[in-house]
Amino acid sequence: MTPQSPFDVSDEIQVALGLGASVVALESAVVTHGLPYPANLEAARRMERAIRQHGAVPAAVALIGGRVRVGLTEDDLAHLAARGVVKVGRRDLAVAIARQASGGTTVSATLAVAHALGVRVQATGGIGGVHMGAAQTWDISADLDELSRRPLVLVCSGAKAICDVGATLEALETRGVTVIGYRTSRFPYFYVADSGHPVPWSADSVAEIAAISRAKERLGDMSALLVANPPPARWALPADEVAEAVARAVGRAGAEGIRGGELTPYLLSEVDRLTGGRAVDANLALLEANAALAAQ
Ligand code: PSU
Ligand code: MN
Repeated sequence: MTPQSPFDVSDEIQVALGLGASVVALESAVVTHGLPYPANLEAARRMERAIRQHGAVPAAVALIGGRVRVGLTEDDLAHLAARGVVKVGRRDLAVAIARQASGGTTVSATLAVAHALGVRVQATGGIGGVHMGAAQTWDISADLDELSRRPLVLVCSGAKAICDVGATLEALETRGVTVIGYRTSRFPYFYVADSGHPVPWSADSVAEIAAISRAKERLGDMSALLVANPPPARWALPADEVAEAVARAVGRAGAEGIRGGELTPYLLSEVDRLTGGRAVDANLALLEANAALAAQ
């Protein structure tokens, strides 16, 4: 990398990319803002291990002191898990670099970095989507527009549990993002296997997904292929329980005046409390399963 390059890519990942070996990009906002400590560090380790077990190289992305680090060490993760680092969406990347800040990259920022480096597959828990009440607030995640212009395969378990799933699927269609249910005909809802909405297409094998990805590539289609992988059955939560917990958490957040970037971490931790900790267990299990599928 030239001195002007904002990227610090680990030797292992540089070699893998040079050889055309399998590399899976991972976001780090899930570590800095998505999960409580120490579940956040456990999530990062379990995803990396699952990717290696399936013969691929994990490429976790984060901002460390203004450098875009690709391939995180234990020290990097410990630094990120500490309080005070920022959540870095795509719009924030340049500011974080110029200010020499550290932060966790969201799906949108991670897609931008992965695409710049030629990584073709990424895994996450839930994408950002259209928020409930977006007709008034216009709160629509930058993840959606980024998916429209980054030709990666992104494995996820649907949108995060506080989004409007129907509106999110409509927004994905508008943006030309190809959505495939993996061994399911229903779009998952993060901890919940069935959001109540069908997926436009489903695939029963990794080979089918790869064939669709290759067809997009041959078309010169710059949008992503979103693979919707339901949470592992043993860990999935019932839809009505999650809906009730989210509704109570949203009500409480409103009463306490919590807004903006603080809202998502607050809601996720409230939902976890209201489900007796089973939401975090489900979150870890689905992150690991998505990492494994992405590696395959
Ligand atoms: N889903 C979760 N927890 C998270 C996120 C998603 O269950 O922390 C993160 C991801 O990094 C995603 C981001 O890209 O939230 C979307 O944030 P926003 O809605 O502000 O765009
Ligand atoms: Mn938002």
